Amino acid sequence: MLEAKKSDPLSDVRERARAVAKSGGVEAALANGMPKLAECTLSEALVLGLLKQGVRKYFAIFGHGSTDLGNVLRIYEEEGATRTINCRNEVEMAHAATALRWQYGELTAVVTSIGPGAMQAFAGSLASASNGVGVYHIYGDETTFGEGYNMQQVPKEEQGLFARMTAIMGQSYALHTPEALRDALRRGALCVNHPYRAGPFYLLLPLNTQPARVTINLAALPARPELPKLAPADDASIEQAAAMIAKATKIAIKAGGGTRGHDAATRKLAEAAGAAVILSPGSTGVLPDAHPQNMHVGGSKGSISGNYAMSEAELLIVIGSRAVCQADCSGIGYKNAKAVININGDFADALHYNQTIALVGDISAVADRLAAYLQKSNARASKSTWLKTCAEKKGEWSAYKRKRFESSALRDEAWQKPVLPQPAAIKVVADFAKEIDAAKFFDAGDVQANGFQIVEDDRTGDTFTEAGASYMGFAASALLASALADNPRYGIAFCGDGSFMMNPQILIDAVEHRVRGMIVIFDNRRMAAITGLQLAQYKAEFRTNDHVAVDYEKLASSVSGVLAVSGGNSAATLRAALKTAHAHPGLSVVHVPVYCGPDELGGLGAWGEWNVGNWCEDVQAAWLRQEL
Ligand SMILES: Cc1ncc(C[n+]2csc(CCOP(=O)(O)OP(=O)(O)O)c2C)c(N)n1
Ligand SMILES: [Mg+2]
Repeated sequence: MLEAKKSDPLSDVRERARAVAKSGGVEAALANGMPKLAECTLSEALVLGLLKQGVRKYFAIFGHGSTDLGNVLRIYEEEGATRTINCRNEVEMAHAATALRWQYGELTAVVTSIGPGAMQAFAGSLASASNGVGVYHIYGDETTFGEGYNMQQVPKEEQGLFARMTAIMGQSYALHTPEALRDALRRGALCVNHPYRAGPFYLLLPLNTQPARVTINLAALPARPELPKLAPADDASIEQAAAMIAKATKIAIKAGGGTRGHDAATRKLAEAAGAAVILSPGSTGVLPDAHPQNMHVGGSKGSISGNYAMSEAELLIVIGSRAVCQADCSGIGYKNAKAVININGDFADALHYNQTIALVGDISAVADRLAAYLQKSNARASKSTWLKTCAEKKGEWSAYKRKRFESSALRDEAWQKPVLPQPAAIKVVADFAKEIDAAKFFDAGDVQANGFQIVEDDRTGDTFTEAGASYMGFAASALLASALADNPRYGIAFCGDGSFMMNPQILIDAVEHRVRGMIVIFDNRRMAAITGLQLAQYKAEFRTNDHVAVDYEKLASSVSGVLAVSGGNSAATLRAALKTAHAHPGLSVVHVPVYCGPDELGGLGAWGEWNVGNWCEDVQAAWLRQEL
């Protein structure tokens, strides 16, 4: 039946919402007799279209730019078809939507008003763009009649400016014509579900097209795409790669963020090749921490063992990495590598280095096939000396870390008393997270850098470190994802004092939306990562702290429902505080004063090079000379 039905518009909205909720989805509702042709507003058509792609959940801050969409979401929620949670800050909700997809795989949409709300969510979407996480962003936008400036639009005599801005970050579509929805959602579906380069898709929803009526064919709205896994069609390049691996004696695998979820294949390939595995900040856990071939992170922060493998390997196998300057020592990380085997779905990433055999395709599919060749030829046999040296370096790194983990309190200038060094404090919290099987979130600063040097994960998915953008405020905001997750997992946000204050809205939103989780504030009363860089480069600190003492316990406990506790100044008091905090049935905040200063036990060091500040000359000179 392709005939549109005419009746009371609002009761039609309710009826459709009820039909979708009752059947458990748009396709099922159509199968159960819901008419394919719907006469509705663009706002409702959009909600139906997104439902067809499995989007049932929204993070929203409404404004005059999204009242019509808001009204549809109200009715759909009343009928049980969608869920919307209201937030306190658009950056925060963009982070939460990113975390919901990243951690739980659930695709959601962020809804804002026109102008400042959209701009803030747009800023937050850098995290989803940088980490390859698909999220829909729906922003109110200027009217299509152009009857005059719309309040809060970009004030210029030009059209479509938000659409242009957002198209730079990801892909965007202005819904100038309601019937264009089908095209918009087809493009959106591929963007947010792209197998190796997903990112934010922005739907610009003009104030006047939201309530415009449209006849839409629900059967013709695009569903979530199902794409086959791709791999090289023949074995020529795989055989060639296998022969190179068999011949080399010092091999390193760089496991980038793309290896997340490909744990088994990465391990199989590493073992078959006899390769030392260097992790990225975002791929900890891909190989179990104690695995003898796991060299830990490499890069500008890096580790003794990770950076040793980076600089000594003669053959580099890159897997799922886009060669980020910090993780790849600004392009000079592989000083002795003569050739590269690069496994990636993306042509450009696969061809980042010269002297490359590009094995383009799905990581597991390609790595499994390559590993099978290597097992047959016993390629691993010739790598024992290399792996033994690497294991010694890992031992050195472990001893170095242990010394810092076991350090007691150090006297701190800002605190005017002995307080825990940050690495020791982070280790206590990371161990506690493991004990209670909590997910860990990191965003920026020394907390993040020390964090990825410290965590000892055994699988993908226990740590979410926003390594793409290092967006201060991500970690605490990410806890809000659990408010909408089908099966929420207890999470711990590891926050610096600077980062926490970027997005403290979680204190209220977590209570309102019943999140169970914990924020640990590692408070050194400054933005220490930047202090550290300034001192290392120019031997002088400049404007990276203030002198305002903040009582975070008091601040957090002023929000009803939040439990705030002090972590004290020792590992034992911190452990006790974590237990108390975890027992709270909502959001808890643990405040830990931490040391910042010259004592070497206060940090975990930096083991690689970086093309910033007054290091540029040296790094660039080395880069010009290397041929990879
Ligand atoms: C939103 C945002 N602004 C600025 C930066 C640059 N930045 C990176 S780390 C950092 C300081 C972080 O301070 P804090 O969270 O207190 O952590 P600490 O280094 O003191 O442990 C700054 C300003 C950033 N990454 N994100
Ligand atoms: Mg700080």
